[in-house]
Amino acid sequence: MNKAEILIVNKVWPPYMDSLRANFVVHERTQLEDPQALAAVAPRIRAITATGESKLAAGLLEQLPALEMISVFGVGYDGVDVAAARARGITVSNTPDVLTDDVADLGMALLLSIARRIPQADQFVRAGRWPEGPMALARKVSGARLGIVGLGRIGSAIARRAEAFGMAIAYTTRTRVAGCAYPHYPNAEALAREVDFLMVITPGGAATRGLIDAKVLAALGPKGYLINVARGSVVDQPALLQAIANGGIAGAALDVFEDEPHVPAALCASENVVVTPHMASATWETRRAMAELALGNLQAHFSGRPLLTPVP
Ligand code: A2R
Repeated sequence: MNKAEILIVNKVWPPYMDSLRANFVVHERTQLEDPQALAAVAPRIRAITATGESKLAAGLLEQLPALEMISVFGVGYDGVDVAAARARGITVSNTPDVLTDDVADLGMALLLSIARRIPQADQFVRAGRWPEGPMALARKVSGARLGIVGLGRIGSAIARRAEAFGMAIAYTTRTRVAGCAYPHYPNAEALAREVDFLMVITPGGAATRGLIDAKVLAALGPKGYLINVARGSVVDQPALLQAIANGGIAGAALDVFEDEPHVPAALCASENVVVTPHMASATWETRRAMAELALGNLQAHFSGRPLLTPVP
């Protein structure tokens, strides 16, 4: 049987690339910059492999008349216009669940890092500053109040971890979670007013753009910390820069940014910020599971079986 031809729109994890090559004829977008080169293969492309960070321009989809499916390597699919794809009969899959633990782990690690100033402490020791005297005191985590913006698969996994730290947990979602005992707040601003740490873990996309704005940061206040493991777009980055610059909040720990991989210099320069390079699901174990699931979705599609994890 002829192998189906697929298009990879941005760099993927090399072992995943190997398994794609073993199963499909793979074309790489980066090698098709010349419009004529893309036009030559476009009529044969039946699937796209994207990552959570891919932004699929509507123009690209229009150039692919035989496109049947988009397989996203990641749980967030905000870079894909799902409604437009669906209108053309193109199905979309993602990789939920398999990365939940990792993202929740990193969310807690970032919370602990910013509160206990772990990266700063590491720098302090490495720079030989310990003999000059002790570091400034940190913020206690156990028993503190945690507000979770988005109590889905990952938000709930963060809550379970936070319970082990004796944290008082509250949350906001558009729809109250049935049977959930944590206090629910109608919006992020009301939640921020009541907590010490605000953890953001909603999907990205238009519906959550700028959800954490200047008002929410003001409600979090000079003693409050923001942690973002969702998408950079969910936080109004200029408002965050201002809050960091003028002490409007105590600090922020961020795995995601508005314009990755570019991180504003002011964030990198601040003592009250911890930054990581969008690595919440970046462990060997989880990347393997994501690759298996993303490939499994492609294989299901091309063998006429239902997708393993279609986006809802
Ligand atoms: O609002 P609801 O009832 O649909 O609850 C969802 C919540 N959420 C929001 N919460 C507050 N304001 C909003 N505008 C808003 N929009 C959505 O986010 C739900 O509780 C949660 C999403 O949960 P799941 O769909 O289970 O996603 P999962 O696996 O937890 O991943 C969340 C995101 C991904 O989309 C990636 O962007 C990121 O984590 O890695």
